Amino acid sequence: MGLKVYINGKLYPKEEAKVSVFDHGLLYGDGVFEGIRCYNGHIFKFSEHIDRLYNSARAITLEIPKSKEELKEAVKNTLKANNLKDSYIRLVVTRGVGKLGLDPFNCTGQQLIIITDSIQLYPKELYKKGLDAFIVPTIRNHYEALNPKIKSLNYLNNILAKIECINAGATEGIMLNKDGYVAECTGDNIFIVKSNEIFTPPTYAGILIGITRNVVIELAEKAGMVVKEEQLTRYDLYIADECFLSGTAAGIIPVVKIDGRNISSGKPGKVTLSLLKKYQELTKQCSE
Ligand code: PXG
Repeated sequence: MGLKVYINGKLYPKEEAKVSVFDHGLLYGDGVFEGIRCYNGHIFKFSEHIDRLYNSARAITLEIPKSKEELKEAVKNTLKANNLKDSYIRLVVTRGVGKLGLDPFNCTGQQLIIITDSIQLYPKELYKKGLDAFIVPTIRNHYEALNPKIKSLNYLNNILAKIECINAGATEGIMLNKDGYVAECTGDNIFIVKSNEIFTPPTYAGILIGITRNVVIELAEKAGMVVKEEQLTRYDLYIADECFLSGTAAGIIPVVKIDGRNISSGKPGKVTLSLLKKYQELTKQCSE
């Protein structure tokens, strides 16, 4: 039995799960999305992801045609229909079918899509070895152009950065903001460790407020570590003792090289590894 995809209240076999070529999600990237993980039947930080989806939608004046509770039920039912316990959930809301032309107000109905599948962003060995990152030329969207807090379907800013980092032979791209401060990566938030303190760019650096980022801050503070949300420059990254990334798909992953320079010894650091362990325990725990 193949994968079933939810569209507007109905489940379709994967091959028949389709949207119109006139959907403004396709024509203009007019829509929002979320990526959520389900561990052994437990949906990790479900309410936080649902809240962020509704905030993203409100920010672009897109109404989600369901209450949060109804949407959560729809997600659970889709998981059930697919008999999935460990899964990656992609929620997508598009503006729907409209005319050619930007005007979103002639669109006739939002498309609400739930895909439950698997995702492996990085190969397993990178969690032990660490990955190499590259500071890309493309800057993160200015918050008054398209606020990075909005998880919109228009990810070209991030895709351009991804192309640049792949062309440079690196695995992930680090993006600076218009002032030259570190913002985030193409699909992850960034942390460094310096003199046993943890630093991450503040939300006003123009970043997606990552749910995994919040979990990392909580885990670190609970363990008695100092976490500072401070503006960081390229220099701060180069002289860091440790560096790691956080995201729903990636979890926590060490960074050992930036722009071809080793971060400290060029091996994953002990703070990073202890947080990675805590994160794995947490996701395992909540699935018991
Ligand atoms: N920054 C950006 C730009 C993201 O897209 C994160 C940070 C991390 O946020 P969370 O809430 O996940 O901790 C993201 C999330 C993909 C993919 O398909 C990307 C994300 C999530 C899931 C899948 O590459 N990005």
